[in-house]
Amino acid sequence: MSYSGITLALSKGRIFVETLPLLAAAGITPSENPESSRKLIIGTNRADVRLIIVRASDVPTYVQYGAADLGIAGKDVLNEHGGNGLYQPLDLQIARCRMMVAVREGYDYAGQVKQGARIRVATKYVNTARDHFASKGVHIDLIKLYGSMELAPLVGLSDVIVDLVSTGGTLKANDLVAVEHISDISSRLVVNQAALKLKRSLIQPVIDAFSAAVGTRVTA
Ligand code: PRT
Ligand code: MG
Repeated sequence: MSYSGITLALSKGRIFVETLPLLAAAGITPSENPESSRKLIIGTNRADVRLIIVRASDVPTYVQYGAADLGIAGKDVLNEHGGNGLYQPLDLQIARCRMMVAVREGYDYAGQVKQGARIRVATKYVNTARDHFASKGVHIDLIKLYGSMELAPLVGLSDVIVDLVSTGGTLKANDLVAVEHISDISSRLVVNQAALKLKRSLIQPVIDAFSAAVGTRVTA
């Protein structure tokens, strides 16, 4: 592993698609489309920039350990990861959605909470859910899932779910309703702190170009 350029970790799907214009603003064009290619390391028009394609929830891990110098990850993923060793200079305002509590239509969420009932919560976002209900003083049993959270209340696995909502179409199709908004979610640029020092001449221009494209100023 002696690559002297910079490595950017991305997930395919919505993050890749919404990152393309930011890459273009930084003068970076991927040489392949990860949706059609099976390659996990993708070159670009620049010899000193390459992309690696990883699972969305694995992006912070690759960057934390320096296997990637930069990455793009949802705030939901970063909250679960903890963000250890990661510099988060930019909210890219892409892949936006909302972290919500949802229940089966007709389930009396407010009444259950008021009665001090113990609520069964199914989610992939266990840290987010634990913090949210702890801050409300609501006692919960947490059930960790890896996907299709919407199914859990329908088959009696849980009373509520904590999940991301964008159009609301998935909730609606499954007779679920959102009852609480936990936070707004968007994707962040994350940078390995050691890499930033060692490869600043390559990394800083990318941060600056993304920043200009997003239209916000770099913080911290
Ligand atoms: O899909 P995979 O299991 O590989 O991983 P992932 O779901 O973490 O990755 P991906 O690529 O689907 O999502 C990457 C990031 O996009 C997430 O980490 C979020 O920050 C962001 N994002 C934005 C979303 C959504 N919108 C979204 N709607 N991530 C997931 N969803 C799911 C949601 O969980 C629910 O199942 O879409 C469904 C709801 O969508 P609507 O439009 O029906 O409301
Ligand atoms: Mg997904």
